[in-house]
Amino acid sequence: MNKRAEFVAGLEQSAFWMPYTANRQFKKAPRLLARAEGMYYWTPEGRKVLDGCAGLWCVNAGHSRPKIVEAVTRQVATMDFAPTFQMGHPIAFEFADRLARIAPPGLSRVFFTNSGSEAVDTALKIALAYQRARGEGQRFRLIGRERGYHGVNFGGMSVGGIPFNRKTFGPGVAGVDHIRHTHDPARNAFSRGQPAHGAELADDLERVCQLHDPSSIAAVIVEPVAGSTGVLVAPQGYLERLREICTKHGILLIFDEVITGFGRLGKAFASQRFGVMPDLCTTAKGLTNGTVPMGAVFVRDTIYDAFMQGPDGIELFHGYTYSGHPLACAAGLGTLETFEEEGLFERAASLDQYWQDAAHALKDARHVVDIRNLGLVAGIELEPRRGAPGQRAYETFVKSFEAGVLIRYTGDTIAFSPPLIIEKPQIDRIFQTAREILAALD
Ligand code: PXG
Repeated sequence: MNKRAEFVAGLEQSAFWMPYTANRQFKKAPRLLARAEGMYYWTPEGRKVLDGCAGLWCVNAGHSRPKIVEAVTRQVATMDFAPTFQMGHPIAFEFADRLARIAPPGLSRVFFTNSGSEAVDTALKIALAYQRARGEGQRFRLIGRERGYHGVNFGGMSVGGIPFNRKTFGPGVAGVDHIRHTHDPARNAFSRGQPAHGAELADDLERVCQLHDPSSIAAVIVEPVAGSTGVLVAPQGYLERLREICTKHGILLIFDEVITGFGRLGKAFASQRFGVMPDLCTTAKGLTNGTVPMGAVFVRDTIYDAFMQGPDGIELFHGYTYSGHPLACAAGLGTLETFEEEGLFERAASLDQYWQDAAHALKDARHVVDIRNLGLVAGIELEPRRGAPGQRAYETFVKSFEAGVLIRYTGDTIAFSPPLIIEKPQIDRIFQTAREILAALD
C-alpha cells in the first residue's frame, strides 16, 4: 500500500469527529489539503487547487502571507501566552487600537473572543448587560431572523434561524423570537447586488415588537449578507428600515459581520458599504486571516461608557482564557498590515463589477435557478434534484474540487468567496469550472 492508501485505510477508525461533516461518507473518500500559498492549496499528492472560498470565508489576504507568518513566528518565540484577566500584554492593546481605527464610525471599543460563535454570544450578553446598566433591565428578549446563522453556541444557535442547527439541541435561550427572512426569488431572482424588493420586510420587526411589547426587547441581530444560508443580500432600504425601528424602540441593532467584515464587500465592514451603523458588530474569520482563531465584538463607545460609569470593580463578568491571545493579536496585526499595504479592500471593490458579470454569466447554465452576489461573494442556486435536495450542489462541490477549484455549498446553493488577492483569470476559471460541471451533471 502506498502512503495515501494507508492513511485513507486508517481514516475510518480515526478519532477525529469532524465538524459539520458526514463523517462516515467522508472517511471512505476523503478530500485532503496539505499546503497552501496565495490563492492555492495543494493536496497531499501535490495537486494544485484554486481557493474559491477563502478556506471557510476567512483567508481574505490569501494563504501563508509573509507579514502574517513573520508576526506569528516572532510572537510565539517571544511570549507564547499571557493572561488578560487583571493582567495585560501590549500587543492586545495595540491590536485593539489598530482595529478601532478601521472600525465602523462610533464603534471603537473592541472585546476579543476566539471565534465567531463566541463573538455572537459575547455581543448578546453585552446587549443584555447594557440594557440593565442603563436602567432597562426588563429588556431580556433577543430577536434573530429566519435563515440567520450566528454560530453554534447556545446564544447564537437560539437567535439563528436554521432548523437543522436547532432542532436536536433543546429549547435554547429563553425569550428569543425571529423576524422573517428576506429571500424572495419570485420578485428578486437574478438580482445584481442588493435586490430591489423587500425593504418592507423589516416591518416584521414591528410585528414582533407589538407581540411582545418593544420595551421587553434588548437587541436584534442580523447578518447584512447572510452567507451560510446561501448568500442572501439585504434588499435595498431594508437595513435602513431595521435601523429606524430599533432606534425608535430603544432596541440595540447587532450586525453579525463574521463573513462580511474585513473587506469581503469592498469596504472594511458591510455597515460602511451600506451606510447603516449598528450598535454592536461581531467579527472573526478575516480578522486574523484565519491564521490563528480569533473573534472580536466592536462596541459603540456610548455602550462602553455606560459600563465605565458603574460602580468600581469589574464592569462585565465575561471573558475567555484566550481573549486577546498574543498569537492571535500578532496574526491580526500582520493581517491588517497586509490589507493596508496591498490595498485589499479597495482591490475587492475594484473587482466587484467583474466578479458580478462573471457570476451572472452562468444565468443560462444548466440547473441554475438564481444567482446572488455582492462584493466578492456569490451564490448560485440550483434546482434541487427530485427527492434529493442538496445533492446536486454537493456533487458540484465534489467535482469542482476534483477539477482543482475549492468552493462551498449549502442546501442547493453553491457559494463562492475567494481571497481578495484573486486575479481576473482566476475568477474566470472558478465560474467556468462550475459551468462545465453543471453542464455534465444530472
Ligand atoms: N456568524 C456568522 C455570520 C458566520 O458566518 C459564525 C457566526 C460563527 O463563527 P465560528 O468562527 O464560530 O465558526 C459564522 C461562521 C459556510 C460556513 O461555508 C460559514 C461559517 C462557518 C463555517 C462554514 O457557510 N460561518
